[in-house]
Amino acid sequence: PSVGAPIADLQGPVGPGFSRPKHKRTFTGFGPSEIKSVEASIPEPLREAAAYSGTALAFRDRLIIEWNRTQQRQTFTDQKRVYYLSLEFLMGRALDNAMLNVGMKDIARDGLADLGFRIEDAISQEHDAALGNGGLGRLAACFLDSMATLNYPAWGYGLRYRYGIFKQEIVNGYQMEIPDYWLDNNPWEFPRHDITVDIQFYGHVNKTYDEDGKVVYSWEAGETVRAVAYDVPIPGYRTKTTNNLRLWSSKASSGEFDFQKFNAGDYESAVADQQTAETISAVLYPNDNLERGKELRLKQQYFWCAASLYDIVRRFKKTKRAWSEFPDQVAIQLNDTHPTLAIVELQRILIDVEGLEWDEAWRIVTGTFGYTNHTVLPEALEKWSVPLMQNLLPRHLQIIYDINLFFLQSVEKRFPNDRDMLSRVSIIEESHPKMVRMAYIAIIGSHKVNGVAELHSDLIKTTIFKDFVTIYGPDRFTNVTNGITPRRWLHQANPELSALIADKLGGYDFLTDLTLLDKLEAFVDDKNFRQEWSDIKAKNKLRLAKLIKDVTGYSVNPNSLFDVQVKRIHEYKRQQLNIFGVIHRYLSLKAMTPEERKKVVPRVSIFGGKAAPGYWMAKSIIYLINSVAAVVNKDEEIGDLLKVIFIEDYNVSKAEIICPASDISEHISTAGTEASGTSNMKFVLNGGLIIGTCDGANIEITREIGEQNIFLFGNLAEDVEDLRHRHFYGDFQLDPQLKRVFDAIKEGTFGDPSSFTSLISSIEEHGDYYLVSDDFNSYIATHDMVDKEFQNQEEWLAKSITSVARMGFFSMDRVTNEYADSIWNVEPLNIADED
Ligand code: GL9
Repeated sequence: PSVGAPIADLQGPVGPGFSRPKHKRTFTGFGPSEIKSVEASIPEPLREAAAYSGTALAFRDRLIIEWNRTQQRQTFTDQKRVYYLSLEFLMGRALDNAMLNVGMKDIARDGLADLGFRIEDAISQEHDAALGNGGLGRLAACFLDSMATLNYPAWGYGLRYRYGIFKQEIVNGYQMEIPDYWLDNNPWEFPRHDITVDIQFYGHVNKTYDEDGKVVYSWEAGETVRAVAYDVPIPGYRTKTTNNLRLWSSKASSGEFDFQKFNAGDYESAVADQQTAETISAVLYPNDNLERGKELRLKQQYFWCAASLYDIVRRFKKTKRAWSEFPDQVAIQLNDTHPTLAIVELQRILIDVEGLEWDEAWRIVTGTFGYTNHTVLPEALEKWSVPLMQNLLPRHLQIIYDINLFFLQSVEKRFPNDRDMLSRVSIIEESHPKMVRMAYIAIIGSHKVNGVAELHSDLIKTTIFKDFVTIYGPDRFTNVTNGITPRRWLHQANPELSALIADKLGGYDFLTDLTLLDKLEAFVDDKNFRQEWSDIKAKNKLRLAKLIKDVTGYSVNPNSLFDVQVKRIHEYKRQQLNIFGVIHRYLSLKAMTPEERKKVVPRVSIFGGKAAPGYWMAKSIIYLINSVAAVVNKDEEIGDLLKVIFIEDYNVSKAEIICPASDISEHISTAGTEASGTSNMKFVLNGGLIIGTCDGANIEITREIGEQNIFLFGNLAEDVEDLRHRHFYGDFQLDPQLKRVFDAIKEGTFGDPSSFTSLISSIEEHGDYYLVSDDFNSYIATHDMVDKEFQNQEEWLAKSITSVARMGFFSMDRVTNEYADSIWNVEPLNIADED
């Protein structure tokens, strides 16, 4: 069926079934005979690709019907909607999720089997949708799943990057980046050539007067680029609600102008204009917790904010309501400061285009927006240079200055004579060049600001945003601890564990009410249950061992303790601490007698994660891990006692195999640096124990599952500043065990030591900012405990089961309901069959 042709509702999706079918459609799959007749002539891989396509198209047809029905119902009901603005949506694969959410995976499995296919092979044909860097982007994807499952009328808005996060290849131990062109044959997106918005850049601002003598500003653009909508259906689990994710793609604004140039013989310029336009949505910036202030990034941000707001405002205006009702109809959540320009853009629309007075417009703006902060790392806090902003968005800069003026005036009134305060909280930083502090706009322009775990939310209130708590009072700031969707991260990733739990709890209701897991505690002592639990972990480890063999060539013993650290590579996440610990283990093993070695628990240390292409130190860490692997893995004296694995190109679909297979996983950031972390939750929910610092959500995981079920170590956040200060003033003693590790590296045990100089000197000589040395002793001692406790498998199993039983709090559904109640003030809307 053709897609995108007729239009039911300009705002909503279209496609087959855009108008309600006269007869209820049932899923029949595709006909065996049609496929069988051509199958013999098609080579194997193509046949699997076809099996994937056929299955995806069948489910897509189903989704489209529910998607249109949902949109029509939401439009008709006309209640408040949520818009989640995120530059990143790390969706992963869609087919398996669609099958499970619709509840027809078994039917698909049988249908595919009849045709001679394994459903897993069809599923694994799909390319991950990798429009994100890590936790922040995956959180956005979990939000979409939960909002649909809980029937909230909600849209996601993002950018349709032509290239998602790069594919990582390891060549001679080094990370290489390969472009990720993912858009060919993507059945899950629907181009909406009928939904376009022209977005302006550059130019200048005209000041005129209307007939009443009121000043009117109008922005005359120097460049215009067209945003084209691409829609992606987001099915909820066991519900008819199918929400919409709208991604904007950039293209040249009008054929006509180019055509004139073209006809005039100015071919190059005609093509160049087109390319400039398309560049905006070409590529996802691959940084993790780092902002570099590049003009193209600012263009991306404005392009996406302006197109999304145009769409939201257009939808609101169709209701013919008064502007004052806007915040009763619209909640916009800012996923970090990346969409902060949406605040300025809405103010601009209201005053310049709609003619509202400043104060009324600003009331509407602050009533509409909520801002989520995801980091306290100073290098990640967005700032844009004033000259850059002046050039690209001249009218927005004026409005930012006005917002700042009114804000500072109100501060001055309440805190007269505190000039330091004024300069500290000013949106404009008085540096050279001057900088616009985006987080400050986000705070001033929102009615709620939240952090993503308790410690993090406390830290933002006492450090980076302290003055704003003084100004606005504590009520503007709140905490909503992150969560994960149990549909993907338990049911889909670990179907056997999910089935075992369902068997004990009498059904799958825990997937929509994760607190029901607490009923599992009653079975902790049940022998058969324990055995099944342990068998499932063993199978999941086998599945991971196979992946490891496929991607690295190394065979690992699945009976070893699997110790996993997978996440973006960053100094604050301290993969260097982990690999130094591995080296320490290796040196200890080498020093043992054969008798002593017999008592050692065999271990596989598994790493995975991408380094930002320009992050030299992170790349050195990857190189060290691979250099250690190359030596240790071929050391016959050590054999299975220690293996080191780096799984290349860690992504969502690999995470689905890795998370269910850990015995222990590592969440070992310097205290106070990891805002929340979410993989910690994924591992525990799948029955793995964790070793971690008192940081981010580790703290609340400990509170929920109990201290006896987690391996905590290291300095506390409250002591970090002090320790750094002492290092800086020369009071630094390298931990003696870490010194042994450094000596081995310097002796060339793992190849040319000059490759690791900067890694070592950042600790030995440059102040050890991330406290690797301070925490090393406690880290090693805690790993010794892990070894010891792993030998008591019965106790270990009890901890694993108890922990899972107590993970209910970390469901994304709890998170979504908290945002809905305390920030958005929106209600769910059930979609019935009759709608
Ligand atoms: C992050 C934090 O670093 C994580 O601790 C947090 O769990 C997530 C989601 O709230 O947000 N902030 C951030 O910039 N990233 C995060 O993961 N980075 C990436 O997504 C790469």
